[in-house]
Amino acid sequence: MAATSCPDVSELVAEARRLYEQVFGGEAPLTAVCAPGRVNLIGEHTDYNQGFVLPMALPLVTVVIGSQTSGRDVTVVTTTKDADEPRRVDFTLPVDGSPLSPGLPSWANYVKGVIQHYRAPPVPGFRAVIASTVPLGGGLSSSASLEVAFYTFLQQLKPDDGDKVSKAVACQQAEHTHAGVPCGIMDQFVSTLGREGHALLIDCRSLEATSVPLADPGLVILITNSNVKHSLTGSEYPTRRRQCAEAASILGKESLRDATMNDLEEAKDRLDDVTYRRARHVIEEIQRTVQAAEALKRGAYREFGKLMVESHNSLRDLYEVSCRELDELVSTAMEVEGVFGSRMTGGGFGGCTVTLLQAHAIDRTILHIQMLNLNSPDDNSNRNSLQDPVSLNVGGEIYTTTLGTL
Ligand code: GAF
Repeated sequence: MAATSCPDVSELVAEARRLYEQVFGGEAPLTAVCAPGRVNLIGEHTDYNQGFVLPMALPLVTVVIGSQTSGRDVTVVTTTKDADEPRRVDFTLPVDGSPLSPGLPSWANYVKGVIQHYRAPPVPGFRAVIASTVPLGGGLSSSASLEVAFYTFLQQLKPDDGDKVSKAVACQQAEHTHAGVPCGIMDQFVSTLGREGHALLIDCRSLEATSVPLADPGLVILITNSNVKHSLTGSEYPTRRRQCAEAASILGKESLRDATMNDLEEAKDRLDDVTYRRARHVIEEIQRTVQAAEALKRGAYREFGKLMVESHNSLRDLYEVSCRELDELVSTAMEVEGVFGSRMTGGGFGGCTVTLLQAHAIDRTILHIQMLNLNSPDDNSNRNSLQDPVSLNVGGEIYTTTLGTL
C-alpha cells in the first residue's frame, strides 16, 4: 500500500498558470516563487516562550505566480477551493502608506499583512495566482508558507535587503496583525531558512539556527492528517500564550526559557493547577527538544522516538492541546514494530501527527493506521482522513523559494 506522494511543484505551477491565463489572459513574463510548509519534529508551544524548536521544511509548498502592473491595483486569485470564500480579491494599495485593513476573504489577509510588513515599501501593483499543496488547517503551516511565498514574490518585484531572518519576522508580524494569530516564529523561520535533508534546531530567543542532517535512507517520516481542522484564530492559542506569560511573571522570569523545574516546584503554591501544568510542559519540552536534537545527530532514533512520545503525552495531559483522533493516531502508530516515535505536530486541536520509523516498516505502518479507521466506523466523519498519510523519505527534495521566470 503506497503512501500519498508529494505532488510535483511543476504541476502546481502549471495549475496556477492555467488559472492566471483564464483570469488575466496570456500575459508574460510571470514571476514564480514558492515556499514550503513544515512539520515540527519536537518542541511544541516553546517558540513563543523563547525556547527551542526542531522543525523541517516539507516538499508540500505554496506557489505564487504573477506580474507587476503599472498602477497601484492588486488582484489575487487562489486555486484553493473553500466553498465559503471567494477565490478572488481586488484592492488598491494606499498611496500614503496607510494600513491595509484585514477583511474578507480571510486568505487574503496573509497577502495584505505581508504587503503591510514588507521591508522595502511601497509595493507596486500586481496580479497574482496562489496554488498550494499544503493542506489548510492541517497543522503543517499553510499560512506561513503563503506568507513566505508572497514575501518572496514581492522581493522579485522590488528587492529588499534580503535578510532572511528579518523576512521571517516580517511574515510573523503579518500573521499577528492581519490574521489575528499571536504565533511564535517557528513556522515562518523554517519556511524561509529550511534546508533540504535537514531539520532546523531554532533558538527562538537569539533567532540562531543549527541544521541537523536527516539524510538516512533507512529512516522515514510519516505525516498523517487526522482531518480534524484546527484553527489557531480561536481563543485557545492566545490563552496558552497568556498562561505562559503569567507563569513566567509569577516565577520572576523574562520567559519560561529562563525557568527550571526547581523554580517551578518552589513556586508551586503561588500557581493555580492549570498554570502550573502549562509551565511544566514548556520547561520540560524545551529540555526535550535540545536532547532530541542531540540524539538525532548521534543517530539515536530510539531515544529520539521516546522523547517524541513524551512530548505528545505532555501536550495531551499538561498543555491540553491534543484531541482524541490525534491520540489514537499516535497510539496506533506506536503498536507497529519499526516505529521509533510519534506525536501530534503543530499548534494542536486537530491537524497532523508525525511519526519517525524505519523505512522497511512504512507499508505496514500505513496499513495499520488505516485499519484503525476501518475498525472504528463511528459517527465522527473526521476519521475518514486517516486514509491520507504522506510519507517522506528523509533527505528527499525540499523546494527552494525562487523558481525564476516562466
Ligand atoms: C503554531 C504557531 F504558529 C507556532 O508559532 C507554534 O507556536 C506552534 O503552533 C506550536 O508549537 O504552528
